[in-house]
Amino acid sequence: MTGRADKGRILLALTGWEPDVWIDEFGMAAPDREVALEPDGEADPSIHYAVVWKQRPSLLSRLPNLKAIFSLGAGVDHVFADRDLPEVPIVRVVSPDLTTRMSEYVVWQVLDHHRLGPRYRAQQAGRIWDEDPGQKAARDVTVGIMGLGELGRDAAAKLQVLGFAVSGWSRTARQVDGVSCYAGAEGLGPFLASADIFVVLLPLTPETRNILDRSLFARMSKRGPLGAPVLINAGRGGLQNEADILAALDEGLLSAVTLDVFQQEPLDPHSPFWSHPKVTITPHAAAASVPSSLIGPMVAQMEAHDRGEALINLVDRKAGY
Ligand code: NDP
Ligand code: OXD
Repeated sequence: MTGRADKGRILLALTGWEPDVWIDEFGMAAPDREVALEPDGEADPSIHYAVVWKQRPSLLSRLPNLKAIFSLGAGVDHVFADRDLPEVPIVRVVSPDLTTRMSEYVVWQVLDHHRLGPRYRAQQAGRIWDEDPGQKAARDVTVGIMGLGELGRDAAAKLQVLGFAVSGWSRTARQVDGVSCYAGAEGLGPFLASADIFVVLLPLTPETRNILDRSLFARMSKRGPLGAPVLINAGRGGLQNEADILAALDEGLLSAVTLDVFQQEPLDPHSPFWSHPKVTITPHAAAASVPSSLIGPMVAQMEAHDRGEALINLVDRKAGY
């Protein structure tokens, strides 16, 4: 029989997240694998897999028997923040639970802007009864999705069910049912001209860092039913130039924004975003990583890898996502 020691240990390396729920979940999904919160010494040979959220830099590079790194998020910029990563495969989260949560968020925020939620909430606060006579139908509005990956494609499908026209932008050319697809630098201009509400579901990589800046907002369509475009960023804070967003709101280049992610999280209590009338904030809550959905499939991958089978949902180190 295979014992705990034969299987090697799992290192759970988290910053800012409580480990207990994850340890409990591993206890149920992999009772024959021991979970450690720290290596036993710098070069602990008993660790075979690392499961990480913002692991401490250089923690993993010294583990001689590490076979793979599992990110607890769909995004892996937090893994690459460690410049001293060992050359082992990196697996990221692709999970129906996380995808569904993100699409809920996208649909919620798109509908909120489309149905004038911010305006009517402000009116309610002032006891003002004033119906906007110009409410558009969903079919008159195009939602442009930046990032047609696992999350972007599911959101696109759900927005289409509600009647929205959908366009999308990716790094490589994609074909997605019902979606007007654009790709790469040459596709960016036409994509930005194509939509009224922009939903950002890009990974943070050297290519995408600070992509959401004034020059991009200036290229977005202004013909939309909301006057100027709406920006919804549920990707990463590092994608956005925050001073440029505030200036674009004040200048009318953007009509409103929803931000789930920020350069610095938690957002500084003194940030001007908190009280800006055109800003909706959520606390990096668009799509949570839920232990009961993620750990079972993760352990199944470890088992498969130990049997010599290929890992899935691998990160492309060169592309950075
Ligand atoms: P995927 O890797 O499946 O998709 C990423 C998409 O972005 C792909 O379509 C990819 O293009 C595109 N892309 C990458 N780089 C570029 C570029 N330089 N130019 C244009 N397009 C680019 O990721 P997911 O859909 O699973 O997740 C997306 C991101 O969402 C995560 O990286 C994470 O940062 C964020 N996220 C946020 C959460 C939250 O709670 N706020 C929760 C979960 C994820 P191509 O198709 O050509 O590869
Ligand atoms: C993720 C996240 O990347 O939670 O999954 O942000």
